[in-house]
Amino acid sequence: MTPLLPALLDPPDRVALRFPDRELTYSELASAAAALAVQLAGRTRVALHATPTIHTAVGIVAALLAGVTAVPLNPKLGERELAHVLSDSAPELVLAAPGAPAPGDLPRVDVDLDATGTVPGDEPPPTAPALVVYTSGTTGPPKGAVLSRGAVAANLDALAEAWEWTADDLLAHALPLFHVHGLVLGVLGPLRRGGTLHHLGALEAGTLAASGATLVFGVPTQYHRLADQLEADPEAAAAVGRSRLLVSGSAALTAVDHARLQKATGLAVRERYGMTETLILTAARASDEPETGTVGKPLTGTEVRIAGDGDMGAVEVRGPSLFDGYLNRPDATAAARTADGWFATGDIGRWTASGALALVGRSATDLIKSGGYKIGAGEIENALLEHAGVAEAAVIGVPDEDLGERIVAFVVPVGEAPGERELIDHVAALLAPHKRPRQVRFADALPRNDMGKVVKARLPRE
Ligand code: MLC
Ligand code: AMP
Repeated sequence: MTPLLPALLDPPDRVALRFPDRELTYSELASAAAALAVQLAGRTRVALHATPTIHTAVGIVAALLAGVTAVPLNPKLGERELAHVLSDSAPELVLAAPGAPAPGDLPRVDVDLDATGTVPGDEPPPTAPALVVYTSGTTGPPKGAVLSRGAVAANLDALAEAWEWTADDLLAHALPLFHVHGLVLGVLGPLRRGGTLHHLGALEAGTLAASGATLVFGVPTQYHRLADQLEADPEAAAAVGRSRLLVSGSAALTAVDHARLQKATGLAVRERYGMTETLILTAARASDEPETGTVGKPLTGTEVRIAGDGDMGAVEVRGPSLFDGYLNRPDATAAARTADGWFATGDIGRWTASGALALVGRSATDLIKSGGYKIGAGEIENALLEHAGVAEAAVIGVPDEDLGERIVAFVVPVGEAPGERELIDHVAALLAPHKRPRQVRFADALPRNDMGKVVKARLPRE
């Protein structure tokens, strides 16, 4: 059985992890993570205070070596969401960087980058859970997607094939480390190949140009901002153009930003499509000229079908990278499966003539993608309703050049309207700053149908 991270057993003479303030070679990573794994032995599930630092990367490797399931926590989670995630996942301790204010009353274990240990020779089977990653639904609090070690390994290998990703690649990105994009693809991806991760802190033209990256990952909002910077800095653009591949995912990259990045760097951005529950499903290959407006073809081993008889329909999938289910939510797990056992993504798509998938929408309008984060409208409405000054609330995503969609809240106040900033801060504190409305609009009433249900389509989007 191939280990999940073979390079830790036979460390190559190479930098494994480079963060702005610290780097570790493969031997150093193996040693520090093995020492930490000893402290985790015998546990079932641990939380990981997932700051964008090298400690998070070492922490996840240690959990995998120890065979315990890691629950990455957004360090900026608000009190309500944090309480939900901790009570739902019931971690036995929290792993955190020394000095970082880790959440909750959990016992804490510090990630010591200089500790020394020996990597164990055996590891759990591929069916064992590796991660529980929380993701939003249309209503209610986020659900924990249980991802097995085998799903992670299969997906990273399929991506390696698609992008000709090897140990010689230096991956640069600046993604958060509590979602699958940054943590699974962005940290475990390069480590499974025996290559290097350079986490830039922020996706900024100058630092990216100086990184010598061969491979770059980002969400469309980051690429949109990068395009602005590269247009003003031809030297950085030329340096970024010496990369092998720029890859975008988690939300749609606009045709305009595709064209801007290609003009600035000479590189056509590859898009790939996935979900927390499925990992990556389709990708534009390194060897293909990408077709703008598509997210490429299914990865090897993954099956994708479009339901129904028409040209476009619901995207349904199956394959080795799918999750095992939502933690403690057999109802939600069953609801996401079709009668014949495929996973219903909730996305609407169609095939192009070349066999690539084009995404045309989402079946649930109450799911918002902002900056590449998935956010449920219901979560935000519930948080707003907890404010004494809010009688009714309806939340929508409106198109936004930078964020893809921008969260706008319509609020019927109780008496005199509270301040817009007060409501925004209220949501940021209860949930997380990225879930805050960017705008609050006050109204005397919300548009409702004969049944009394809010008709969000009638809310003004301008
Ligand atoms: C602002 N801030 C507040 C606040 N308002 N804090 C408290 N209260 C308030 N009212 C702070 C934030 O904490 C943050 O601080 C800063 O202001 C800006 O926060 P933001 O809103 O997140 O910034 P923004 O510029 O909008 O971020 C853009 C972004 C970010 C692209 C960097 O959206 C991002 O990192 N997106 C990546 C999402 C992702 O990884 N998705 C993958 C999901 S997996 P500070 O200190 O941080 O500056 C998936 C599957 C797949 O989708 O296919 O990949
Ligand atoms: P998450 O639940 O955060 O994992 O988000 C998954 C969702 O992100 C998918 O169901 C899609 O709607 C969206 N998504 C991911 N990648 C892309 C992409 N390349 N283009 C468009 N949408 C995407």
